[in-house]
Amino acid sequence: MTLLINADRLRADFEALSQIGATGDGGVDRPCWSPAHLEAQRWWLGRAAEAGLAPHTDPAGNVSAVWPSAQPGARTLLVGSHTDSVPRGGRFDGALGVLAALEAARSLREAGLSLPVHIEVIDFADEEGTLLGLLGSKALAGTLTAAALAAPRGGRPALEAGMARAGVAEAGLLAARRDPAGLAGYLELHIEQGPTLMRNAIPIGVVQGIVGIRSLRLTYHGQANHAGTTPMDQRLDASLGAAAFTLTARELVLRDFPGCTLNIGHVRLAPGAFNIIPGTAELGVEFRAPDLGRLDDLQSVLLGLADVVGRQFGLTPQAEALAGDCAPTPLGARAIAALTAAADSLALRHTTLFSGAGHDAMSLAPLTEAGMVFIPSRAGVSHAPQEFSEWEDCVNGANVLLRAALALASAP
Ligand code: HGY
Ligand code: MN
Ligand code: MN
Repeated sequence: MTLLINADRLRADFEALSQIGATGDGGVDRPCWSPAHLEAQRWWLGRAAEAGLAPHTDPAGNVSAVWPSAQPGARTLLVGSHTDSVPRGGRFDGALGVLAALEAARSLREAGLSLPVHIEVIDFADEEGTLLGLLGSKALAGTLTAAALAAPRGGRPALEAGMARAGVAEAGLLAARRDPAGLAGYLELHIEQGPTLMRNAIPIGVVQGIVGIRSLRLTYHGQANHAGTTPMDQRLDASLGAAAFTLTARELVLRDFPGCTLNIGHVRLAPGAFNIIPGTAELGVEFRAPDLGRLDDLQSVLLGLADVVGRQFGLTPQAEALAGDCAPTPLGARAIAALTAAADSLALRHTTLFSGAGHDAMSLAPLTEAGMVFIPSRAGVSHAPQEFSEWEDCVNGANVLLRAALALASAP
């Protein structure tokens, strides 16, 4: 049987979804539970309902569409990704995976198959961490805690405002755990968001593992003062701490932590006027490592550096570990084999690779067979309006997802 997706239908869906929250430069702005994100979820659920899939929203605000199995006691194969985006991000990150999952479910159903598992197309809340990070998939996995909700990396006010817009209650987030015994696995198609596949002209990447991620809020406390009358050698200028920490931390990671990354995603100087020496500097620090040892080592090196820089400029450092961290995660051998066999059945060159981007599969892998398939990103760019993947690659990835889903569904 030549089981393939309906590429034109997937493309029509993708072009339509790309218009929701469009920023006009090829990107989208759909932070979790923003009006644009909620509209995107309503839209794709409508498309799923047109195909006869039953819409579902769990207490954590994860939305899904189910094609039920006729078999009693069937378990559920989750296939999906996320429709939330980073602020002013790209239109492929997450969205392609949700729509490819919907297309795979439609294609399986149209093939007249009767599967021993329910197929659930799922769109996880806040994969991107503009609120907390893997919020919905952690809730489904039962690994979300009240403590994490109290210190979300996007700030508690933003989380509460988003929950209010989505009609999600804190109790719901903490009660959304899915019994792993009811799961037959999880599969996700995603753009690579890096240069490996593109550089090697390989159309399919089968993901073997995902990097660990942690976030810190580092605040330097100095002394606000008059910008004109305070001698340059008598300032407790918090901006100096921010600048020195950023540059020195980067040097440290380049020198001592190969394969790891560090990002200072925001710097807020306060009070923030031209003529006031900044009394405080708040840095949003995120760092990643492929193994727990290096993640721990990198964290202690960064905290040590924060103190050294503080002393150098007479500033008091305050470091707060933020919720949304995730451990380095290997993916499932059966899922990897199913994705590899699917690529082979389509005569697509493939390679295995490690993901430097975080994904909901990190939440699912500890409780069920989880796998991911990547397609090339043009110039390796992502989290920006320039994010782009060739349509042929999108179709290849969706067909690999479709056939791997059938394989996992047929041998749950
Ligand atoms: O940030 C990430 O790694 C992913 O794109 N959410
Ligand atoms: Mn993503
Ligand atoms: Mn992303």
